[in-house]
Amino acid sequence: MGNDENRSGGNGGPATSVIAKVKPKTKRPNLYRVLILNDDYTPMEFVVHVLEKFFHKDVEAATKIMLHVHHHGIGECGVFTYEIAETKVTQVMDFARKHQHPLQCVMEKK
Ligand code: TYC
Repeated sequence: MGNDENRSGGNGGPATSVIAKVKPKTKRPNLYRVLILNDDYTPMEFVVHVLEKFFHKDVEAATKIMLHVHHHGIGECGVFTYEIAETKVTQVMDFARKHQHPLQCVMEKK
């Protein structure tokens, strides 16, 4: 059995061949920022607790983010894939409601 793949198809024309490009198929996931918003009523200690509990910040990092939000109105808690970001937002909103604080948490595409 010879290798006939590169021969003309018996049509008298030149031999042709197809070279398929191998495309690297690793895609970067879409990323989403999870943000908290300032308000006048949620206690600072509660916001720090939220950042420790749901975003695994140590007390210094959590305090820094909380104060940034307090002074600038909004701040980033972390960057996640869609499903994780959505889960964080739901967890924070549920926890704030449970404690009757008006803290708002949102996500935005990076
Ligand atoms: N501004 C709030 C206060 O003075 C503290 C606060 C910080 C609330 C950050 C929400 O995301 C927030 N008690």
